[in-house]
Amino acid sequence: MSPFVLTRTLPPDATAAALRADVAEGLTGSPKALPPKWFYDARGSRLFDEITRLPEYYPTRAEREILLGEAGSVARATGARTLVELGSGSADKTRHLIRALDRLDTYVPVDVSESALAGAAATLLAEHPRLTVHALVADFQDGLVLPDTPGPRLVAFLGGTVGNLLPAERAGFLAGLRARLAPGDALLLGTDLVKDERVLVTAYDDAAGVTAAFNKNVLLVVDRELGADFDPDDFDHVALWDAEQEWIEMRLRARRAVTVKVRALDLEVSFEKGEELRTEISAKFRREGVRRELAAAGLELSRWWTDAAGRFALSLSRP
Ligand code: AVJ
Repeated sequence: MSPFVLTRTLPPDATAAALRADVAEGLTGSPKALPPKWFYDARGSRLFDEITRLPEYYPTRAEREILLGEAGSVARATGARTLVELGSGSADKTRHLIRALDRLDTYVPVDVSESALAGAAATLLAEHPRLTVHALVADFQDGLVLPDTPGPRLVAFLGGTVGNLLPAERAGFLAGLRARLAPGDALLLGTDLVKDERVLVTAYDDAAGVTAAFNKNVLLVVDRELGADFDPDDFDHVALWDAEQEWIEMRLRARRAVTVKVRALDLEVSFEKGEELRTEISAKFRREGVRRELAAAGLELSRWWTDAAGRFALSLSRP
């Protein structure tokens, strides 16, 4: 029998409280904004999965290409006995890594979704009967407490999700992570790279409209969880490249003047026609910027791999 442990560091009502706080702040501020983590209910996670298979959305394929080619290099460079994966989701790409890490003893998937954790753990345990899985229900943004597992530890944060954090959030997150690492541990970080604007914008505004549906899904989450009356049809999906910040921004633009009630917050919010709600930033990186941000957090960049087309990077860094 394979050991499976699940630790909940999030109180069961923490997610609801965080959503209320984010919606209250985000819809009353100017400009209006909501954090991207609220896309991912069951429908949003399914839509994201669909996005990863779209012809326009290259990051998932590019990262998988690197992992397939370099998992052995990661294993040799780290000798990891524990793999911690932040935002593990379905742990799809992780499989290549787990197969290559020949000294691996424990896998620690970290996700806010308990159902995603249980599903991923079951699949991995079937493939690796001697692996211990210690799943952590936690929000990787609030100071992780990692279980006491054998070192060296490799922390993987894949998919380019670090780009969904604002620069100041990123700095705090990386410094907090650094504080959890011991000598000999390492961070494997996935970052999407700056490239031609049309390629970037198209990846976030696909022809089939899946990203538009994903973007509008956050309104349905707020409707269901907080008793709001957003009508997604009142909003247009917007994806734009901010050349100065070097990030993609997703927004929802009111097609007409809209007033929305959020019952659970006793809040009424008005949008002027054309007013925009920012729902996500997705920062794109260059090697020097990644090196600098890691260094500022006390992490030294040791390896840098890209896919053959140079669209996406995986980096290895150490305290
Ligand atoms: C893979 C979660 C980082 O920013 O590309 C995909 C999510 N948003 N399409 C990204 C996303 C719009 C995404 N992450």
